Amino acid sequence: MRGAEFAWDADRPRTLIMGIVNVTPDSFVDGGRYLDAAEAVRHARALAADGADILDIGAESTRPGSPGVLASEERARLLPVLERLLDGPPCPVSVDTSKPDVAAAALALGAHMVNDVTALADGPALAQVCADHGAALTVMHMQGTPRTMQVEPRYDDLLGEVRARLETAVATAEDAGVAPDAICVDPGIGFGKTVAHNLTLLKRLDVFRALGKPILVGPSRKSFIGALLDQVPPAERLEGTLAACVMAVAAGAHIVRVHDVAAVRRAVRVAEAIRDAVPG
Ligand code: HH2
Repeated sequence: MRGAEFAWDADRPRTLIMGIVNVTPDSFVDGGRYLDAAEAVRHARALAADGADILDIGAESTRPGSPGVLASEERARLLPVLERLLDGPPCPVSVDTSKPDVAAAALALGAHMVNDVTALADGPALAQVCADHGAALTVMHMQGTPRTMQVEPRYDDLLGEVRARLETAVATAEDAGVAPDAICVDPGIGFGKTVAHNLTLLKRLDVFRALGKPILVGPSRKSFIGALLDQVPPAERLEGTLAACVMAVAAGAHIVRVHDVAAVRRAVRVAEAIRDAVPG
């Protein structure tokens, strides 16, 4: 993607760590901490120094109930950060947006990837923008919209429905001209999913291997971890995040999207070594 190369051994992937920076007042973990552009850039560079392989910069919270923001507001939060960060990026930079004009502005500044939590729900325009810039694209499954997605999520066939939706998004992206080896798929942990749905998806990432794309997962500090641990708040979900990432690696994840890069990186390196050990 745009000069940045990642190589995956399909059977023994070295998991890439995607570090999260939210330039928002209301994100569920780091809301309000990085609204100042200089602070956001400092944090992004610190995550890269901790071992992030990719940074994911977002300016719109997609937590359950979130009303969303206007493109003008999203651009006003995002672009000052990207201008500074992309003037010497420490690693490839992804932008967490579903709006084609926000993505276009970010890619014009040199961002490498777009992370679309709607899996191209509004059609191919976002993919077209990625194709025009030679950028990579992640398509993530969500049932509904952030405002309503956690109101009784329901599936007849969870794995089949999520896979089919991602398959459609991949086809749309490829038809729009995004390079086939620059597309990632994500089952969307916490996006229109019950606790049981999230656990099944993390356990059965093998189902998504047939799509032939790197698999990204984002369990970091999400509410299913709180639900499993007497409702601990996001600030107390590090150990649960480590467990989820380790299990995702064992199940074949290629990229984990996390707030705690240093801790997750250490846990993941050990998990990979055990996964890939000589069987006996
Ligand atoms: N999760 C969040 C946001 N973007 N993108 C992908 N591909 N996968 C995810 O699981 C994912 C995502 C939500 O987490 P966060 O960015 O920390 O919170 P908020 O949406 O409140 O900013």
